[in-house]
Amino acid sequence: PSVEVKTALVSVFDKAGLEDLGKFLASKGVHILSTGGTAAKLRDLGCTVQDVADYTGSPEILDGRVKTLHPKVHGGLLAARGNAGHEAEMEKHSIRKIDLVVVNLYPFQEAVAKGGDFATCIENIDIGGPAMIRASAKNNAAVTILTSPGQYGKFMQEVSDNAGCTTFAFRKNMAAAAYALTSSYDSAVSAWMAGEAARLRNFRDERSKDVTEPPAKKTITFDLQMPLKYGCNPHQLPAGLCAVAGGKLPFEVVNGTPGYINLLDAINAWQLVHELAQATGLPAAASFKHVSPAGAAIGLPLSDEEKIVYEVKDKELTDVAAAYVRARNADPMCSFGDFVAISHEVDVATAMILKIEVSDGIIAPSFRPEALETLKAKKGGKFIVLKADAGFKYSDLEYRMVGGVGFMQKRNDAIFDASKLSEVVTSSKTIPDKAQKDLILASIAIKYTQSNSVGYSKNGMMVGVGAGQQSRVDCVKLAGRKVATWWLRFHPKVKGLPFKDGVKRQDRVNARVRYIEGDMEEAERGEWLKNFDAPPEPLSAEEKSSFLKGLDDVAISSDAFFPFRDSIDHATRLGVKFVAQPGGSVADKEACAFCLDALKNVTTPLQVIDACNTYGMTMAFTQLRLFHH
Ligand code: 93A
Repeated sequence: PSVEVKTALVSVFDKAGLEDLGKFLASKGVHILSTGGTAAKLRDLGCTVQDVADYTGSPEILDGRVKTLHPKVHGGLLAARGNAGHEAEMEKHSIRKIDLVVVNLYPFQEAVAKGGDFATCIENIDIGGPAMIRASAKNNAAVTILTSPGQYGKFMQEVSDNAGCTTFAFRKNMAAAAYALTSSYDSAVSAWMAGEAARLRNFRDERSKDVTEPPAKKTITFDLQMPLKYGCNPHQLPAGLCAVAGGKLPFEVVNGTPGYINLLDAINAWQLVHELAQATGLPAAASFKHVSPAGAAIGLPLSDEEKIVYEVKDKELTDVAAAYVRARNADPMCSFGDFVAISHEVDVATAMILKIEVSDGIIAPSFRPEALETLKAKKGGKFIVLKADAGFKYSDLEYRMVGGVGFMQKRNDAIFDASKLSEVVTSSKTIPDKAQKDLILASIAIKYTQSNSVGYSKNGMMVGVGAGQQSRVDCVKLAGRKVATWWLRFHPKVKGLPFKDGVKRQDRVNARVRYIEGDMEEAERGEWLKNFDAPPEPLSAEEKSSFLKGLDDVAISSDAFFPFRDSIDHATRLGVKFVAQPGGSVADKEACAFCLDALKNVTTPLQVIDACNTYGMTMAFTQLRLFHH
């Protein structure tokens, strides 16, 4: 049945569209009840309104936490029209029938997205609003519920077309939208609250551990252990490496003179390979540049094709050597002049591989004597060799100074092992052993990558690392470009490039990358052609995209949650099948397929899990953020 709109209750956070709606209701002679801010706004716009507080006889209390939670409001929303008992009770308690409810909610998701503190987010959880929305939607036989300014136009049309009334069909549609809204709103609150609970648990766990140095009021002194030739840049002098007073360094210098950035690379890279070897039980290697890994890997054997593409087919490959070949070949262009870390003793095979690569130095727990001789002879005797202390006991606390301010934090001693992959949130649940190793590898690699970071891995090697981007999707794209370049190195046309004899190893690496990228100007192309016996036929966009379709079973790990589905949409183009990320974004959950009009004003599309399901990916929530700076 059609219901005439005689009384409306308007209580909105988002005041958009109120002017047109208020004037329309006034023109239809509708009695308007309203709450504090909304009432003030409607009066400003020239509408006559009655305050809810005046109607109920109860003032707004508790800083507005209780405004509309009153039997005279909820009775007016829930009373079944035509029910004699309800009608009598309404009469007895002077309850008005409320025919129209216009409510939109406190912007909880925005408060979370803006990084609001706990108290701010809590205050942004609307209680009275959802209560009215759910009550009105339940009683849609009589009540119309509008939850978004986007619905006002349709409502005014409806009432104009139906002589001041709304139809049952219209009210039901609005009720469906209303429940979609309250359900997505509560899921967002629940996801956030779960994150807060996990944070509290972690915090308690951390606090309950035996922290040797209490953070309160302590004088910390450092001993200069090693003067350095300069800091980040040649004009930054003096420079040096310190240890907390009484402590020692986690390595000793066996050869060469390490610089400031070499040491930052070495210390980060060493922790990475040490953890990776412990987590996988295999030798691990990393190739660092500017304090992020260009590549990292575990020592899985190489196929004949890999040996050809990585130009090591005539080399002896132990598992330690294989780990380094894989680490170096994620992105051999970036690895030019790298700092290497190896988790195990460096053997002759590994030293012979390193001998032919342009590299700055290495850190490892031990060296075979012949291997050490080979390494010491590199770079005219200047190749840096550091012997890591594999049993080093790290201090619980880390310190640094920036801009005259000292920072202290607990060391990131979180262990990333298979247990972190147990919370699988997608419909596809299986993570095979191989993929599990790849996810562990990628996660440990990004733990030591400058944030934001995302890493792709396959076959026990990183195949793309995206470091230091301000947006997550840029990490995914940057690393994804590296993945594509890595994979295209296996294209027959790239493998068959007719290099002249005498073209250097690194020049071949760079020339292949430019061939794959293919965007050369004439002048550059002229120079590039000098590498070849005959001009190579170009690699077309179609050839590249069809070859990329053969890439699959790629794993990806992210140092923080994906705030939108765009990263997943991009990753699928690079054959990603397995995903590890902390989870906890309001966008994690599946989107409600309908009522998007109501949703768009209050929430980001809830689609990350949904996107993974669409592409058949398996995603684990690790509950572990891994920012690194
Ligand atoms: O704090 S509440 O949860 N308690 C209530 O009783 C209540 N009633 C309406 N929030 C409540 N509202 C919300 O106030 C509405 O959902 C709307 O978002 C907002 C409108 O407040 P004002 O009219 O004062 O701007």
